[in-house]
Amino acid sequence: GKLYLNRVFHFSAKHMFDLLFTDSIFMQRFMKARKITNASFAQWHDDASGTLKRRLNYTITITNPLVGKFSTATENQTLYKEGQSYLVDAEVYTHDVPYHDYFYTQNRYYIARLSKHKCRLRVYTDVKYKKQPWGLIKSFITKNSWSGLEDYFRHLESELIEEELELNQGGGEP
Ligand code: YK8
Repeated sequence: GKLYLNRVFHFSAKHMFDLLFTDSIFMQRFMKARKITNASFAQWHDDASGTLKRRLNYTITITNPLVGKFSTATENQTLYKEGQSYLVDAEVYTHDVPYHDYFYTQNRYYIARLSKHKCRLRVYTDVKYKKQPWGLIKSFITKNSWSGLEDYFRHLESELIEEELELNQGGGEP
């Protein structure tokens, strides 16, 4: 796996969770900027084992010249909450890219509470294989996934920094 994002933010863990994992204005704007369309988000609900899950469907716009311009995607999220820290495990299936039946992406978002108005966000990503492709294909998939993911999480980080700035300017609190 790879660690794509690791940063302290000066707002609460709960606020971070709300930004990223509810139907927030922040996420609506971010998706618009990434040209993610046709989004349908299910509500968080308890499954049989007592963990919270939700499923998202959307269409992504792809900039990689090797791949078609669009792909539908399904994201299955599982939430583990401990105290005021959160772990969201997200499995993303891109249905219309080459070799889509071979792999999916696992993104793990850790939101750790550091204090009342401070949290740390870490995002780990792994490209997972459902069946083993030929070695050259595998490295091709992995390499192309990483570059797409890096771009996505760098953008997400900069938007979160922007959000932090706006929040802390408004409040007047140090
Ligand atoms: C989610 C992982 C791979 C995929 C893409 C496919 C390359 C195909 C390889 C060929 C285009 C929003 C990515 C980056 C599309 C975007 C996905 C996003 C960023 C050439 C063999 C979509 C997080 C996420 C997870 C997986 C990403 C795809 O919230 O390279």
